[in-house]
Amino acid sequence: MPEVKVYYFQVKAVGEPIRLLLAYGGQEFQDIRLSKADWPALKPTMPFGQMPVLEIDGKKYAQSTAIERYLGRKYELAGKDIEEDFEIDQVMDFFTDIRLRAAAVFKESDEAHKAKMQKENETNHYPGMLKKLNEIIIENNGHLALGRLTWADFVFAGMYDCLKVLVQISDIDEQYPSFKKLQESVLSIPKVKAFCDQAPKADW
Ligand SMILES: N[C@@H](CCC(=O)N[C@@H](CS)C(=O)NCC(=O)O)C(=O)O
Repeated sequence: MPEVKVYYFQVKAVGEPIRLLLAYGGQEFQDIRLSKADWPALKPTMPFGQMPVLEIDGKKYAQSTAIERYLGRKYELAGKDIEEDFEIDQVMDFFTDIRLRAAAVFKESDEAHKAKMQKENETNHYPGMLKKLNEIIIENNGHLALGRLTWADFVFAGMYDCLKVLVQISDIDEQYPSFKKLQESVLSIPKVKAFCDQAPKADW
């Protein structure tokens, strides 16, 4: 078995799907959770100066979606042909659109501008985007693509708690019940659950 390490911060966020996929694949790994204080010293050692980073036998790989796609292929959670992969990728990119839109608001430091951005999202973007995502999950038997479990579901499950912090819609679980159900279905897979039960606690 290769020697694997995952480097990320002490949160779930963008790193959690990688941890969940490795757990699903039965791959033992060193789950390295850096504090903000430890990060500056390690930043220059990462491929693009950011995390998450997956290290396999001493070689470091970056970019969360590239890592997740790789692990998806490795653990038979990808498409059976390039068209199926295309279907997974398009939903994944759509999910990323939502996440980055919400993250931009979260990161905004000017309070007045932040409120304006949130209002714009709540009025013109989130309703349509989240409704579409909810429909996609319903049409796919509770999954994001192909009507079955794929690596995209792990991305959603690992990042949903973070997404909720970012979008700031207090009743999102009630408005879009398929979201919580999808997250729970991945987190209840025995190997994934075993990993989560022993992992350091993080709210998002
Ligand atoms: N496109 C990259 C983005 C990675 C990213 O933004 N990482 C952030 C944490 S979520 C980071 O490393 N921030 C610290 C820094 O940029 O110094 C990915 O998906 O992996």
